[in-house]
Amino acid sequence: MTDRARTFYLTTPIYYVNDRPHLGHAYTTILADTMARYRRLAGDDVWFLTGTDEHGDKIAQAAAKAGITPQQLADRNSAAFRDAWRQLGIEYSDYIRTTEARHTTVVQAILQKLWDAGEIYLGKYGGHYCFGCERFYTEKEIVDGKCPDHQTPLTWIEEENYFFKMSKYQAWLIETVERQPDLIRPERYRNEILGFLREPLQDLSISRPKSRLTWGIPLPFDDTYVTYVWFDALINYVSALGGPGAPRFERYWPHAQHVIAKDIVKPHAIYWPCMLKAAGIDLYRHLNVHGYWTLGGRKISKSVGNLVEALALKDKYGNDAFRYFVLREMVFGLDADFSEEALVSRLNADLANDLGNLVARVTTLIANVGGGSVPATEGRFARGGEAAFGGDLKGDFEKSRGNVDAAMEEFAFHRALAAIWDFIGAVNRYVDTTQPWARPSNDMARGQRDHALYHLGQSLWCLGLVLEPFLPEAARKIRHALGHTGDPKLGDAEWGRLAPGTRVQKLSGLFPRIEAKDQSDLTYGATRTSRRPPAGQSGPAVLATIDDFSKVDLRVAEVLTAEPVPKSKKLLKLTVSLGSEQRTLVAGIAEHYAPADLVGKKVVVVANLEPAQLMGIESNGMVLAGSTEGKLAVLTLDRDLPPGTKIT
Ligand code: ME8
Repeated sequence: MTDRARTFYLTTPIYYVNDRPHLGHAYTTILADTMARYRRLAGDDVWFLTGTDEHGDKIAQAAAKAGITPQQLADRNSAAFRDAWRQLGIEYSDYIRTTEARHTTVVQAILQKLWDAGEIYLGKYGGHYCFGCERFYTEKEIVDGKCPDHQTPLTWIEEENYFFKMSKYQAWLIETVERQPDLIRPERYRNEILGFLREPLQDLSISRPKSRLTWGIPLPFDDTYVTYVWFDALINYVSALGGPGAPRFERYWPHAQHVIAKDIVKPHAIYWPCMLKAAGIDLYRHLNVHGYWTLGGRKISKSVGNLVEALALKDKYGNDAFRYFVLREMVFGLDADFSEEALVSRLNADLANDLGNLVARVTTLIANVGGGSVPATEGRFARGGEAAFGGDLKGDFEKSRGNVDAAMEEFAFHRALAAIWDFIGAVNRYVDTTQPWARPSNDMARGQRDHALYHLGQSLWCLGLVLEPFLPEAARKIRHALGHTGDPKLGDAEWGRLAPGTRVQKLSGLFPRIEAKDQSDLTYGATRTSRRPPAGQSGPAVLATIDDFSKVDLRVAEVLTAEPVPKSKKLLKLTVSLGSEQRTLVAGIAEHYAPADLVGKKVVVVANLEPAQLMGIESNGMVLAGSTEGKLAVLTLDRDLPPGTKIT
């Protein structure tokens, strides 16, 4: 761990309640949750804030359209956000609503302070206003007469308003952003802000006359006006802590970090620092900015009407899988185009294959070969370092941990996951090289096998901890399979912490493969293809009756061991469990599967086939597989069933 501060305050934007939560909101909140979990796991003192932004024109207009009061709309949609976060397993510390008294009190106190200090004055203003963004646009920012974000026409508004003397902080702000290179990150957004600051900074209109808008916090010094929604909203980060002087504020504010998308960089990187400076409050520590989720290249947003429903994806693929996809797919800071096909392929490759199979293989090996508990390793195999037999998994893990820490320090979630997957790859290769399923022929071989199982056990133990922030449910299952039921701590992710003798439970089906049977299974981004049988293949020649089929006894079988049949290129000898009995089978699949790939898999066998002799081995059953054009695939289960289950 680096020498960074051990106290951590993280915020998401507070979301507008004119909208229901979609993929964009879910992404920001999931990544903040991941970061908060990561820092808690590391033992830090963490406060994680999210909430809803409930005042302003936008909300008033949406409520009027829905025929309800703004407060009713706010209550309904704020609850919808809260419910979405509950369903997505978000563990926030506090949820702020800007209609709460604890917020309005602090906003009014800050306004009064600025008014008393002469930081606010009454002036006249005319400008192009976007109701979607709740802000005025300068001539330079307008694209084809429209809001560059919403692509909707702007409204010319002229009125007398109160102004915050923001222009006087321009030089200070430039100097601050230049002096702290990591204040706004990634760098592209810092550069964008420095570019913007090359133009003269205007004062900020911070009020709306009640004649036009009543849905807001009244100015404490003139109750014919309400507070401009951005001036109100930004203060949530401070009001939620109780405001200056409150114990929670004093404890967490010095460590504040915000997470936002690039749509709201300007209020956060310009208005907010100036407001804090004028109010005599220290600047936040970092502003972390991510890009947009797009669909077909267009930003996902309610106004564009291309919403991707986060909850529907979570229901379809599972919370961990959805979480993994968004964190792994988006390079923090850049835009990412959403595709459900990409989600399915990542799920199958990274989660089902790399991680899920590894966990199944290792727990099954320890359960079947190692007698159900983690074996001890003898010193003689560790001579010359842990690399003595099979490779240096401990070293691989330490390297991965270092890379994860460095990536998380920069909010580079995609890099953190890639670093964990480097380690998963190394462990999978270790299983292949050490082949702990082979029956040991002597003491030396038995010692080596136990050594390998010991290190594989340590690897899973460490994965059960480092994966917690990213895949909370799967990580918990891994820890439970290894008998770890207490609170997870990153400090326990160390070699040797899984004691020899610990009972291990088999854990298969952690991430079942998704077979998109038909492209129509994909709700988003599906491209339809025809599903005609390949040329040269025709339908069945003979019709079977149900009686014919019922003669065949098909069973779920779990592969316990697999080894090549000497002098045969094609055959593998398998020992499988049918629940109440074990069988030896010979299968002609050696050219398509390495023995290691089969151990731990649940396959389907014909259990009542006449025994056959193949290369001198008696085979008691047949493994079902399909093949076409040189490709062969063994039938596996899409969901876990116990060995011996009859297939009908
Ligand atoms: O702006 N891609 O609220 P908001 C990525 N109330 N992130 C997205 C996204 C997308 N397509 N769409 C939305 C507001 N987001 C103000 C904030 S803070 C004091 C006030 C996420 O409901 C992203 O975090 O429009 C973005 O910054 C935020 O939702 C905007 O939420």
